[in-house]
Amino acid sequence: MIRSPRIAIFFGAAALSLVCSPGYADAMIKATLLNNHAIQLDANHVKAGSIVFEVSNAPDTGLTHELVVLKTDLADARLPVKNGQVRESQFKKMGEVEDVAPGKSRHMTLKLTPGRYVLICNQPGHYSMGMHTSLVVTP
Ligand SMILES: [Cu+2]
Repeated sequence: MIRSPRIAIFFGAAALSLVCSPGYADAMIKATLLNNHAIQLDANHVKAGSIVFEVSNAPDTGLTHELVVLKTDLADARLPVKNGQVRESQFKKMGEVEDVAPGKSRHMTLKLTPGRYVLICNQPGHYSMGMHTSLVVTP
């Protein structure tokens, strides 16, 4: 009984370090979802490792957007589309940030190995309007 408060503190600290995991990232990429149906990255190359994506939806888009990261050698404008959406199941999907409201931002951390990636918004119709870009991960 005497030791239990110490144990509680220990587990509390361990939980806190998990919550703060973005601090262990190797790099950060800012992705902005723009009013003219584009995805703008602050870098198109990044070294392999744990990458934090900070995804911001510009205040003036008036639409909810998302960011999906796919690993593919296809050019970002050449993905197969059906019923207004890219068929994500045909690709190796690394992760996504869903439902980012105008003026809001959310982040995710992905562990990316060297290769070519395509980033899209796959809300219906948005990919075809131009919401796609590419990212190269280097060794
Ligand atoms: Cu969108």
